[in-house]
Amino acid sequence: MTPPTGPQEPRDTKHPVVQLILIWIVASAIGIVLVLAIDWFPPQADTQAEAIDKQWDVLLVVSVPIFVLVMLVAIYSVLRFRARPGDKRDGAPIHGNTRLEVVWVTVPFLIVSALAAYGWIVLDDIEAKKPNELKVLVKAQQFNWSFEYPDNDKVQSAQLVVPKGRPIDFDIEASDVIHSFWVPAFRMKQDAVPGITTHTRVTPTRIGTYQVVCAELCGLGHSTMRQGVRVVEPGAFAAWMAGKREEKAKAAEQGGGSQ
Ligand SMILES: [Cu+2]
Repeated sequence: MTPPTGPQEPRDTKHPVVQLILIWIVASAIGIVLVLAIDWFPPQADTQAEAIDKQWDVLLVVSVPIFVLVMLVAIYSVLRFRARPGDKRDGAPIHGNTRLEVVWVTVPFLIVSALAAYGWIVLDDIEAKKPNELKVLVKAQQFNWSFEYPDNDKVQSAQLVVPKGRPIDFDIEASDVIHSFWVPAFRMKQDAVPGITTHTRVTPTRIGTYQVVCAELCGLGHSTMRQGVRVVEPGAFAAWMAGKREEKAKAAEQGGGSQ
């Protein structure tokens, strides 16, 4: 043990608790305003995006005060308890604080459990089967996507076209390696795994063209595995589908077969 060489009077044990709580509240409020002002995501193009973005905001609002609290205690401790020049004493022998430990286990447990329950409810809701779904088969291969409409003469398309307002039920398949079907504007992402069919659902709400992205490293061309998804009015979708069916019928006629 180093013999004490510094001042011998006990350190002041009072902490500016009220000031720290005020700083915590003000800094948290500023932090929450800042993180909510950030435009984190691409446009919301389906009902799922609205639910997911709302959940993201809730996570931010819960996380910011915790982050600020941890940083505040850390910064305060570094400033307050640092060794002053010439002070060679050991720190006080602390053997824990049962009340504090119970609090810091229980409170995070409750917060995380509540957030997990909320996440479960949101996921259950956005993945639920809906009436009048349009089935679309998503086929992934190195390095492109193709789409088939099983209830519409198995029409094939290189571009995904979906009607606004109608729930879409995607079956997802891969023919070589694992890919991941992701439309950032829809927020939903699902692995495409050889040998099994995976599923995801969206209900498009916004007319426009968005990107289909492969979100699983699948080989040299992975970064180029991008295609478009077009959300159109139901009437335009019906017209597009009629054109595709006609195209397909003509091709079958010329080919002399049914496929
Ligand atoms: Cu891929």
